[in-house]
Amino acid sequence: MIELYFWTTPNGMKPLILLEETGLEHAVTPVNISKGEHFTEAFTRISPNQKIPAMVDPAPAGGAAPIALFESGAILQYLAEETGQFLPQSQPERAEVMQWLFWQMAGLGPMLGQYLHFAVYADQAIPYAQGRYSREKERLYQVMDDRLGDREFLAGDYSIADMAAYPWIRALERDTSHLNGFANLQQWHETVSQRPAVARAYARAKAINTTPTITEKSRKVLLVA
Ligand SMILES: N[C@@H](CCC(=O)N[C@@H](CS)C(=O)NCC(=O)O)C(=O)O
Repeated sequence: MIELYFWTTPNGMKPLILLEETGLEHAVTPVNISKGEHFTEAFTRISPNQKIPAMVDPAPAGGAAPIALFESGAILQYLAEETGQFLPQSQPERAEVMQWLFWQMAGLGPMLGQYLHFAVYADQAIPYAQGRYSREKERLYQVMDDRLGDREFLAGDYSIADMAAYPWIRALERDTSHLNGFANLQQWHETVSQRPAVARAYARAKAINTTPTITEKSRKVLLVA
């Protein structure tokens, strides 16, 4: 059975949503990053970058050898290919989904991560960094809003590209005011939020991690390299 190594963070949510959407049989192993559980030797063998999420498939389809994977985008692609769902098989539809998946992995995710770091978590105000990532956040929101101007989802039908982007947009949600001025993005956020599988994934995540990931104590583990 597929084992997902998980903690309740935006990158962790991506494969949990996909697993809920596909109904693929799986188990979840919590890796409490607040306590530094991602630095153990056993976890590092699965995820050499020492970050969640990671995944092990001991019995891939077609009898291939067991596989361990890290990087949420690679995990989404693997699971979509294994199940034949949420990633079109033919071109150009497939390339379009992959393009928006890569955009999330290389752009939206890392930039919003830095935005959060300097706007919320840093123990000192650094106006240059705050300004840079805040502008970049707004720019990326605009890219997404423009893209969603004439379509419901990022690339064709609801896909792994949407599942990659959604947890990051949701992560900034103290309320939804951060989406003001981005009407298409707001509509997309609403549409994805209403999917039963998405609601189930967040309910499961909430039950796994009942305390904030970043606390005074865990700051030393997570934020001070
Ligand atoms: N590009 C990676 C990023 C993974 C990542 O940054 N994971 C965070 C949680 S969202 C983590 O494990 N942080 C622990 C740390 O940085 O020590 C992916 O998408 O899987």
